[in-house]
Amino acid sequence: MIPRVLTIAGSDASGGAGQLADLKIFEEYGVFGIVSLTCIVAFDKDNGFIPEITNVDPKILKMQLDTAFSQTPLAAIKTGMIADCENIELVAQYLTEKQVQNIIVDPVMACKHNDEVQLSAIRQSMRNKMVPLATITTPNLLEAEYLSGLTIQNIEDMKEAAKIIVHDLHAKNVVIKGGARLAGDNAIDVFYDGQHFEILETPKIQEAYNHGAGCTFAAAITAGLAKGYTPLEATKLAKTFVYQAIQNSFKINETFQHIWHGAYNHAEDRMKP
Ligand code: PXL
Repeated sequence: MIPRVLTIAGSDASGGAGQLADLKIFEEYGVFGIVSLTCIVAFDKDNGFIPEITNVDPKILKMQLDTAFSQTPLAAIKTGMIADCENIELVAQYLTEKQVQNIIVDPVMACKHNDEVQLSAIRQSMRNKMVPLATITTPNLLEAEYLSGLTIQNIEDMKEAAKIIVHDLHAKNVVIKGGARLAGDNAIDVFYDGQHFEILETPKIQEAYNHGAGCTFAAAITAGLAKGYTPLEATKLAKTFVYQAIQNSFKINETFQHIWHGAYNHAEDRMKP
């Protein structure tokens, strides 16, 4: 049976991140993708493409989850942007009640549209309700700082944050996506399963934007778990998948530079006329 995989995430109108990226990656991995949409992110073209977030009503989110879960067994579930506390509570409660083997929590907290009070409540809910459910959680550096309370400047800091996320917040595994943010020539991610660290490195690619890279990394891990890879195997394969996607990125306008989600499989060569 083709593994069925659900993403509970937002829609990015530019086509690079969120559930759009997730579905593309699921297809590249050969798993059947389903979406429960949490919010729509649109961009104001007259105002520097500032994002504007519209949340899906909790009642509609619940109906989507019910529909998705009627297709059990779901081999893996990824959560991405949930920019509203009521929706985070709903998803956390839902996932707690269901028996799901693989839950990948991408703790997206960059909700620029929300004011500080809302933002801090969203961060709290992500940290306290979602991360403990995770088979793997995949924070970027900033998110890892919020989750751990540490300031992260090097690999040792990343390891300390990883320990807190696993031992104190109870995620089973963590992948801290350092990406290109640390100083040095390599993009560094840290995997930790509660006992062993694995440092994943690829050369930095000098691009101004990597729009969608974080979602893609987490989605690729999700699909890998659904296919039966171990958390570490899935993470290593996802790193290669994302590296190739970033290497083949392209500019779509003055704001966005999208990664090419199909690069790993040379999808542009499919169905040539
Ligand atoms: O990359 C974070 C992200 C996640 N989900 C949605 C987004 C973005 C960034 O733009 O739009 C829906």
